[in-house]
Amino acid sequence: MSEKKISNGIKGGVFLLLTLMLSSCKDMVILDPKGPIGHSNANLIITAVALMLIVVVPVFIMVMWFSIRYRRGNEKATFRPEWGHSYTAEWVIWSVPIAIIAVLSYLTWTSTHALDPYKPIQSEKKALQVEVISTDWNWVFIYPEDSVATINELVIEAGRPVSFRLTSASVMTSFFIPQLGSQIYAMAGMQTKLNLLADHVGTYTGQNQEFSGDGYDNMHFNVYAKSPEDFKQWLGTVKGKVNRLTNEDFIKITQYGQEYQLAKKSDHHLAYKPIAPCVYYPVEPGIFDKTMAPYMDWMNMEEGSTNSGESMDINKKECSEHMDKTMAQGDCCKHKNNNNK
Ligand SMILES: [Cu+2]
Repeated sequence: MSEKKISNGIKGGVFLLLTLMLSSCKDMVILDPKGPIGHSNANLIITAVALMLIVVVPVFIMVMWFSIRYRRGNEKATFRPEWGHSYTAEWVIWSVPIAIIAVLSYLTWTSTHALDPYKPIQSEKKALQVEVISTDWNWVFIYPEDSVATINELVIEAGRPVSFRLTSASVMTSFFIPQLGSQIYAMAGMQTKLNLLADHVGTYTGQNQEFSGDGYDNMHFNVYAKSPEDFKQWLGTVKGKVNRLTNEDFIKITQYGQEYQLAKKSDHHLAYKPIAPCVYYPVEPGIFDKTMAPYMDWMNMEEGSTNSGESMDINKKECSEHMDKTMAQGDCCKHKNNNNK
């Protein structure tokens, strides 16, 4: 192959790579943050990638350069079969990666503490409390202070911190609003916390970032960051028409709701789909804690404790007949539903 052909090949390759990189830009919402946590996340990603490119870019250039320059047909290049050592090369090969790892370590340490999801966001405004429960294919959001709940849509106030408490009524999921930053797991019988802030009015996408089973990639929801006035107006609208949510309703959503959401994807494949977004008011207090309770009880029993207490609720009774001791309760309920098919 002539040197011209090789050089054209490289140009083509670089062009293709750039096209691919640029065409995926519009999907990289994580690099278009709309809040302080998201900004810090994006900066950290860009800095880390840039630091690593200090090694990657020269290596790729050298691979191409060496394979052209020292190819068999090129007789102009120096041939040094006895060459074996260079202190200069050793210095570069060892010092650059060590320096990069040192800087990355420092950044990881400081940002892990600065971006701790449990750390409240400093603001003059009192944080909006939101309880998040992930169920089978749905996200349930409860606003305990206003006795309001939404399913598969989250409405927040721009410029005001949001303090989330999260748990799962089923398998482990991961709550993530890429443009606001920091993902966190929602797990059955456990509570996690996350503090976020949107500093722009707008609509963002939230998702389940966890590979937690069939249909879980459909667990998307819209996040509406409204101005304080619009947020107040929205709350008023929700409270205007009574649509009660009791713990019993909630259990129906978690346990049997999915039967109605079964949509036929193809002849031999069924896909679980989230239900259409909806709002509730008023909301029975304590749904979040009741969702966690049976799992906690189940774990206590496994440890030989006799503590069953009042946290034993419908959720557990309904499932107990099917409950396999080696199986998490969430799995049990799902399996019961599938058997009913
Ligand atoms: Cu079962």
